[in-house]
Amino acid sequence: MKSLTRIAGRAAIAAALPFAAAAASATTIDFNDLSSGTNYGTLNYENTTISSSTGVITAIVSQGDARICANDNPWGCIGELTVSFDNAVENLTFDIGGVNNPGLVAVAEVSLANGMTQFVDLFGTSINGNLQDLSSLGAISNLILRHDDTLGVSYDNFSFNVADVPEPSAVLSMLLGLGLVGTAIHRRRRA
Ligand SMILES: [Ca+2]
Ligand SMILES: [Ca+2]
Repeated sequence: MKSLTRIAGRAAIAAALPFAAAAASATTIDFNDLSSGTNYGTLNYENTTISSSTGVITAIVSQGDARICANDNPWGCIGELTVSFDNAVENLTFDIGGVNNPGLVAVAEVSLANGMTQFVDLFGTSINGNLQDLSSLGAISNLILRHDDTLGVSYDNFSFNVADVPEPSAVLSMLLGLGLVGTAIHRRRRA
């Protein structure tokens, strides 16, 4: 009986660990695994699905650094890009490239994990780079990017952490785990 309660306690701790590990991990998607001229249609990375309103996603490769375009090169990156996260993310940043006209280059329609939607103006000044920082918005579940620049814009280096928003199943297993550990300690003390 004693050994059975010990096993239950260990199993509960093991069940809670993957959740704690997922909350701490950071991801950067830099698209450098893609090659120029291929239509990828939809891109699937861990936790992240990227699609476009044109059904086309191609890579622009410059000096070994690839970034994505929501349309066929060389007709311009004139599509909308949708970035969807299986689990909400926080500390989201990314780069916008292909800026011809300095100033407002795109608008982000951001779906937050709390169910709210927010529109954010995105600015840029140069053909390369132009860091966009959405970390102040909190947990984000979906992003639609609409360009406002000549021949569209390109995107690179989506960086984020999986947000520390426990899902109902994770909360349940953690509560069950705590209950089992508590029971195991209580029984050990009585024994
Ligand atoms: Ca890149
Ligand atoms: Ca442009």
